[in-house]
Amino acid sequence: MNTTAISNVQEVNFDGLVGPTHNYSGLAVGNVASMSHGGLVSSPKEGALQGLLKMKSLMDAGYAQGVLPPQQRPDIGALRDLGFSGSNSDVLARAAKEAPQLLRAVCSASSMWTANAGTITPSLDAPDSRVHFTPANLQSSFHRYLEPQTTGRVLRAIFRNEQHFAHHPVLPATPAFADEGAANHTRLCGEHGEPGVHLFVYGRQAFGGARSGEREPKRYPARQTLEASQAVARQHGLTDAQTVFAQQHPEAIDAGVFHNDVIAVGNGPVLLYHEMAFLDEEGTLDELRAKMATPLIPVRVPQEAVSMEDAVASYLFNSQLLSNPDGTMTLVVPGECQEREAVWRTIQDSLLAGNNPISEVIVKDVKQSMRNGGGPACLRLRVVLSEAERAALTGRVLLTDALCDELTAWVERHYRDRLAVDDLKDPQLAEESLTALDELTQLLKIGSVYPFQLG
Ligand code: SUG
Repeated sequence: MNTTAISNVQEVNFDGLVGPTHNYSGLAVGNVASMSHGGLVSSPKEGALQGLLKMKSLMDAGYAQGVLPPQQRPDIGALRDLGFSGSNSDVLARAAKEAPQLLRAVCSASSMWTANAGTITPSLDAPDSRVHFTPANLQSSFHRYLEPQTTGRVLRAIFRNEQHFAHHPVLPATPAFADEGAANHTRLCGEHGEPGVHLFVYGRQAFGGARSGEREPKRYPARQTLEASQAVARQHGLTDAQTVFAQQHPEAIDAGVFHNDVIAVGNGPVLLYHEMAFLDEEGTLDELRAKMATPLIPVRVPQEAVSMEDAVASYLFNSQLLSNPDGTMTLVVPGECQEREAVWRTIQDSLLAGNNPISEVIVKDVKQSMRNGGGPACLRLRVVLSEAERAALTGRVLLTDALCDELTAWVERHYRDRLAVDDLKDPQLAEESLTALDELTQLLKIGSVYPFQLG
């Protein structure tokens, strides 16, 4: 582990491309937006273009931007594993008739939310000075449990160079090790090139019962266990001095905060959070302060300013907090923040005007994703990389104007303007999707990562 700052270290935001089957099936329990928008007609094309526009505007503003491909959907292989047989059309038709909920699950485009792809430890915090990756098992819901195998292949394809990158197995996909990846993990530090402290936020403890004073949500599931967070930290070689494990407030989970990144966001020394984020707010901050090498800058939003309902509806805390070269930070918020008066007022009067590095707010329209409960921060996986590590990436995954134009044209060529839940059984949709993805892996030059390409 390094103890001093390394120069040329940058945070790269790898956004997930919205896939061709993006739809509203209301699959995610405890995710208010997903549950309330089930049955709406989606626009995969608009969703993918909104995502690309967000990526492009952040690239244009000087932030390092990467892109990750969507997954193969419908996952007909998963339906076959569940006993549906015959041609692909037969499998889709039978599933639509006999188990429509399974068909909907295997069509989800949920891999767009790459904050759930895995947990990453930058090389400067790891004992072997490599960047460490663990794909999240996402075992809390069937439609997301289908992601980790392909996620692992995609991460290994891009971060292939073994001198720089280390990949760990997905944790056992069982409730005791329920893991949702970086959505529940925040690295706090001075500059990105300085050593960090890793804040892991969990919703429940699997073994040994609840600790004294700790409670669990009653209405909605807690998707992350302490044991999963500890296992990831162990895999990555993080020590006690580098980690803080904090329980999420169970009342927040019951109000629709299914991931910590729906109620808190950190970057550098700044932790922007709602007062209901952590069960033990003071204890969590104290431990962070004790372990961090640089002073923590907590930016606390109280209930009186933003209610839980406003927080969940606006996704204020699912913003991206980005570092600028002059030491200031930019907050990238979803358009929904402008629609809630209390939230917009808080952004202007207390975040921008407050004594903290946040000096600018950028509003982004990612409505297609938001209706499924995915804001700007859900759509990106942060990977802190040195210059040498960026140079060691495989494929064309760092966004450039040319790549952005090609991806936009690719979306225009292959994606549907509208997709109703009833369209998911259409075998033509499956065909279109495979054709698009095959072309995408060539465009990104990442080789074969999809089951249909591996045979
Ligand atoms: O897991 N929605 C996702 C949203 C994930 C948001 N990610 C973060 N907070 N980091 C979820 O609840 C909706 C169903 C669908 O898209 O098919 C869904 O899975």
